Amino acid sequence: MNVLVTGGCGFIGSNLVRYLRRERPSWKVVNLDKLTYAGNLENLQDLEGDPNHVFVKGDIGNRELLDLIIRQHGIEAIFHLAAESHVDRSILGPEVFIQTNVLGTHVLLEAARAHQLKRFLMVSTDEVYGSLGPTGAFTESSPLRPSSPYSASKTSADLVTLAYHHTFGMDVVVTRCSNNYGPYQFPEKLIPLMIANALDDKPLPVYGDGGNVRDWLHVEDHCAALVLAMEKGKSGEVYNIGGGAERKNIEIVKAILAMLGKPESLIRFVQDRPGHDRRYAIDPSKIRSELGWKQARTFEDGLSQTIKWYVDHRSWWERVTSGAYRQYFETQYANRLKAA
Ligand code: NAD
Ligand code: TDX
Repeated sequence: MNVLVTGGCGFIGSNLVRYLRRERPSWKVVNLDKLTYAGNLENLQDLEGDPNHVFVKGDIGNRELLDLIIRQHGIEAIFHLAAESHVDRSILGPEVFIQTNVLGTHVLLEAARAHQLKRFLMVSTDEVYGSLGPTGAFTESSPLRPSSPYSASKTSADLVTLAYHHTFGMDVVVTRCSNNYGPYQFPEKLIPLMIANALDDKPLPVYGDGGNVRDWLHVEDHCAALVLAMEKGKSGEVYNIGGGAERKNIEIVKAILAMLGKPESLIRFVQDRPGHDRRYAIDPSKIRSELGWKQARTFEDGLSQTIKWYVDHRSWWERVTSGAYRQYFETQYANRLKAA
């Protein structure tokens, strides 16, 4: 099969491209990525010279480019991952989130419709459901109540994708996954940021009281679920994907410090994220029972493998976080500390 992966140079995208080349060696993977601050060709350096991975630098909102790629490479299906993905950035500047996540997805859907592709897989998120109280878990029929500009933009894309199925009969599948972690995650997200800061004996900024809960899944387990959804998912259906690994942020931060042998005195409680969702928990029964998905790793094993990866790949995270990003992080941190 010839597939287009959008956002294939980001965190999950690069792991997915690598996963596809390993697990589906006969597939041709075309990777369309704009290479924003979050996208890095270096994430796929090991695939250099691989004739079945074709990289194209470009924007998902460029219809002419999409037509060209689909025709030239005989694209049959799309894994759509390209997005602005960081909640804090969506609070600082929502516009690019609407541009890429909403309008960009629409252009991609139109191209898929015009070329009558076999399947459009929309990689959505559990954040579309909003926040939970202390009990319960999101199922596919939970109401959609996104809180941040990021999650609202993802909800729009998710719903427009489903509308293309209901209205135009397009073959689409939507997946809503919980928080991912693993190699090549940009160190603006909780786990890699805390690892990188701890390794450099820098303060670890914990928002609010640190009691917010996320449900963690290793990125490879997410990739396996995406391939199952592409191959076996039912058209027009939504599948929740989650690791059953609910943890308070502060527990994760302390676990990272303990695994690295660093002191808890590095922890700083800083100003909370505005509109911060308190708790996410995903019920993945549907993808388990209908598609046979199961995760391969426990959170503790996955976390210690991930910490080791960041220890071994210091030059990668130093390079991707140099310059403009450093400035962004230092300013954010200073402002949050002042306001705490
Ligand atoms: P990321 O920020 O690491 O990567 C996003 C990639 O998209 C980057 O390579 C970037 O260059 C590219 N991109 C951005 N705008 C583009 C555009 N206009 N055209 C083409 N490429 C563009 O994000 P991620 O964490 O890998 O997330 C990937 C997808 O999975 C996103 O859609 C996100 O909403 C979803 N998701 C992420 C998580 C998570 O925990 N990270 C959980 C559930 C769902
Ligand atoms: O410095 C920090 N301190 C802190 O306490 C950062 C960056 C985060 N946090 C908290 C906020 C959240 O409660 O940690 C939790 C996780 O934060 P992020 O890593 O920014 O992830 P989150 O906001 O939960 O969103 C992620 O999961 C769902 C991804 O970024 C999204 O793309 C995905 O859809």
